[in-house]
Amino acid sequence: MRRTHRAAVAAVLFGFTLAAVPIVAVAGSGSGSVTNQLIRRLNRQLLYLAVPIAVLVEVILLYTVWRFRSDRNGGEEPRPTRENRQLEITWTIATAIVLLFVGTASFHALAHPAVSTLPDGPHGGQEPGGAPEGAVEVNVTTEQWEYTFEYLDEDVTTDDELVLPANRPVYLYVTSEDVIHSVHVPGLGLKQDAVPGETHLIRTEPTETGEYRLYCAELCGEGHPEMLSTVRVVDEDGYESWLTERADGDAASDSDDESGTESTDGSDNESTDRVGGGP
Ligand SMILES: [Cu+2]
Repeated sequence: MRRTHRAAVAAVLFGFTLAAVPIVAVAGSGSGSVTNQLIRRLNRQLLYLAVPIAVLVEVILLYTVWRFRSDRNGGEEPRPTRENRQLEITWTIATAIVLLFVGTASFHALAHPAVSTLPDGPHGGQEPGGAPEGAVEVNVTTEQWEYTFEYLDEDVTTDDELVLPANRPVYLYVTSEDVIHSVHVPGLGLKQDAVPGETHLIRTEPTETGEYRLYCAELCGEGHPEMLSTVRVVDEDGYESWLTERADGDAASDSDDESGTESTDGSDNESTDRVGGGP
């Protein structure tokens, strides 16, 4: 019994040693954004803890079944263990350490402004225009069954894709014109309901250029499966030139509308270039 106890303690210690292995935050390895990095790192940290515990429990269970099988003691019932203070102290402390680890790791991710955005917090309020200098602010308006992206301070509005610069803070102010929709970008770790009459902030910072699928994750009517869009993350130069191109295109189409003529070839080509990959 003494040996069993030592083995159990050794296994618990082994589990914690594994969990304490420095967990390297693999920044930029397919994470897409700061938000996604935080979520993935928390998932990894919890796995480091959960896998050794699951293995330990299974090993103890199998050992118990084998060690106390009925034909081993000539059919006699094994005597139950009562009042093992050392064992009780061990599992109480081990549980406390596990909960402390889970709580600390979760708080580190959940309290980060790129994961939870507090109204009137130190990183900017819920209202458009509340972001600090250098941040990109976009009003994301949803309606059955499309998204409209309005870039604050840029005089640019799009409905085909959301273009964002890499490595700059991004503030998306999400609202709805009709029913509840959702802005869900799994590749960037973003998800936020769009509620009529309310504005909810998504705060993040894309870290990798590329195209990411944007879904509506809230059943919002018959057109819901088609409510898709694209988030395209580009470098700073690409972003600036896209804004300029887009602002010029909008101005050109406005003046065309005013003069009553058809769109020019230039603006047509531009719109086909901008559209990301199909569903
Ligand atoms: Cu929907």
